[in-house]
Amino acid sequence: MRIDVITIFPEMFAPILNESIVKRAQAKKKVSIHIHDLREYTDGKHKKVDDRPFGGGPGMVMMAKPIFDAVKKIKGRRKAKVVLLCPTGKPLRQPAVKKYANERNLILICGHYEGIDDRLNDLVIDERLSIGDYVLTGGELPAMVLIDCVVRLLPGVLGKAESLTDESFENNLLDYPQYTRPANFRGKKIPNVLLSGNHKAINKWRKEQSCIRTKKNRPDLINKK
Ligand code: 9D3
Repeated sequence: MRIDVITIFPEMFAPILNESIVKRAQAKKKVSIHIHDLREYTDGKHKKVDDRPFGGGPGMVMMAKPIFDAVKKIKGRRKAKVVLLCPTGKPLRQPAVKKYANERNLILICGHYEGIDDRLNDLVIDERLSIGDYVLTGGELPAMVLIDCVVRLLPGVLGKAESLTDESFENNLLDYPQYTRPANFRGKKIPNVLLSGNHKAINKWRKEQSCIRTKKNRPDLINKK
């Protein structure tokens, strides 16, 4: 898989590219990630990427031309899914992550300011994505979130130890509580059933705990089920 990112803050991506599972995935040639500075697709020495909104109002709007030119140039003759990260997009969920993990080429555009010129939607953008109902300063962290959750699904990226079975959100249930040694930490003991060796009882307990947690923290998921 190839992922291209268009951003006005290319340096922000160094940590995810140089650390972690994403770095390992690149080393193993499972994915190649290319960061593009939007200002390199501007003409004129001011490298202007934004302008005042038609109709008035606060802030600035990202101009159509630099983004249009960047997408065209990066895409070349390849087919690619073009995704804009913006607060008015569809909220990202695991089924969509799975869908993106099946693409050959992804182009991610990081939104900024009050947004981008809306004509780009018809011209170059296939999908608009938000990562949740809170206000960030730009689309860079959302792009990194998308890269992280897509890359871990690519075949051969995760080892056996970090396997993909029993994924939370797949079945609309949150994970059950986990414990490791010691069995007694500062007087707090782990549930006895986990020491019983009775796998049927353990599974039953885990399922119950998943339900309790989901009901408490994510009643919206219970209704989906
Ligand atoms: C909702 C706030 N907008 C009101 C005028 C202005 C605005 C604030 C912050 C417009 C863009 C941004 C920057 N955010 C993103 O680019 C963004 C984002 C987010 O803020 N929350 C969740 N997902 C995303 S994806 C991109």
